[in-house]
Amino acid sequence: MRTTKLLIANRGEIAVRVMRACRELNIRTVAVYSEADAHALHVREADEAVCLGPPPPRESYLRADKIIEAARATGAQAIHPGYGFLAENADFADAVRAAGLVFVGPSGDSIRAMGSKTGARALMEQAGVPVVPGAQEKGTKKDEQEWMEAARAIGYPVLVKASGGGGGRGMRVVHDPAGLPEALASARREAAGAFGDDTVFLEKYLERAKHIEFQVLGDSHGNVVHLFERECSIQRRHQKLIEESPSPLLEAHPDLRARMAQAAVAAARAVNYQNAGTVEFIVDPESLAFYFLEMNTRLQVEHPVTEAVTGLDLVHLQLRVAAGEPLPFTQSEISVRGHAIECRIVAEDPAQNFLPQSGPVLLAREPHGPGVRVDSGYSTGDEVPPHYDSLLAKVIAHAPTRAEAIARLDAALARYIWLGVTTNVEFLRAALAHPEFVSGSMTTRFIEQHFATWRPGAETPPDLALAAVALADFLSISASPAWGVMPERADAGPWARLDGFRLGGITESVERDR
Ligand code: MV4
Repeated sequence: MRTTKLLIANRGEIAVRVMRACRELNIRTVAVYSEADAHALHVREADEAVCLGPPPPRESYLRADKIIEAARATGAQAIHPGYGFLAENADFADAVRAAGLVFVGPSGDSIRAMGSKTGARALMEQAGVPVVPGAQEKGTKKDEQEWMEAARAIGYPVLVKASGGGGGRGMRVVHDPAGLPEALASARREAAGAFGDDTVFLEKYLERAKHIEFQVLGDSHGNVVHLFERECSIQRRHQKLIEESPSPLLEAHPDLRARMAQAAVAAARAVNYQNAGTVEFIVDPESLAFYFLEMNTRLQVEHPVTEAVTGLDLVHLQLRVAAGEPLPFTQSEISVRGHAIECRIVAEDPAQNFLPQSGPVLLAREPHGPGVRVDSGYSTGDEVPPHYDSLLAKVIAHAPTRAEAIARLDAALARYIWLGVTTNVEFLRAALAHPEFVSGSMTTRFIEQHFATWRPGAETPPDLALAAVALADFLSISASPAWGVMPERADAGPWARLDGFRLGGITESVERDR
């Protein structure tokens, strides 16, 4: 049953990215939007658009009823949830199917099984997938003494996690017994408020670890394959910043990769997984022990690095398997070519403790070139609303080797101009240049160890220089933002003499590139 019209229940770069796949497949698209997004890129990219309501997500992008009604009203036969919002809401997946529509994702039961982190841990143990040493309540509630005893047996530091959480939400690190009662109590309070479920559990906290996840894909014919791994150790406040494939650690340990891949497929099979999903592991780089953390039952932000190295289009594949078609390949036909790294461009101010930013995008000038992909939710003239997450765009570089991918990504970031909204571009460049990142040995402590006090420095081009580059670009004059910041090239461009800047002088000092 082929889809001819798809509703995308999301906004920003992921909605735009799903629509691109639809154009390639000759599928018409329906956008949904909030009043804050009436003129947004994802609305302009769609064939049709339906307004859901006021800006707050609860009144728009989380309104399952209005989204299903919009699909019915426009004749869309399927709904793609993107990530975030309703993507991992099992009741939404069920409601979409109950309305006779295709949900481009796994079954409600798969989502539910993995949505309970304590339930998932128990299931994984049964399936022979290693889980982090820990403790949880089985039937009977534990009192404080029992939790204290469990934590002592696990060994400090321990993590208190919320069963309804995931992605680091509601997590608390506890270094000694004195801190445990308060961590348990506050985690429970937060979980009750945020997830309506105050179930918590303990895990041994692996302090210097590698966060490695496997992309999996299942169809409705019982086939499950993996598309190899992504390493995502570089996160701040549990937001990933840099992701790559393959993992430098697993490149050195192919046997470990094989065991983790097998565990990922076993995890997916244990919940009869269909569609695209990700199995997250934490790996101790010393002992090479690996443990299941959670499974994300959606397409992830960082899926393009997997697409780059496998040459596959995950959204095409999602649509195929959602339509009941079998996977068009077997495991042995999937291989990895080269290396891909993604950086997330986020609207936040590194000088103000990474405070999220909103407002008008006066200019967005994207880098391009061989092996460079940009997935953006915004273009020049758009408004970044304050109501949603602050991801603006992603830059993905693909090259034969990791070193070349880093160089390619840095060169692309150096040419990415955002005016009007402060971004983390210079922060990302500093992270890519750090010797620990370059060596591939970075762990989950990378940001806190090396960038806790990072502030934008002289390497950040001033807005005036960027504006001048933009003007030069408009006039078809070749110009680089680097001219505003590189002392050794102070005579190479006009930005070095901003005080005496005259438009008429530009043609003498800057090469024309017509
Ligand atoms: C962990 C962990 C270490 N030990 N669990 C963060 C996101 C969520 N999916 C799981 N996360 C982690 N869980 C145990 N038992 C390390 C992380 C983690 C992390 C922690 C602090 C700072 C950066 C991090 C990056 C990736 C994973």
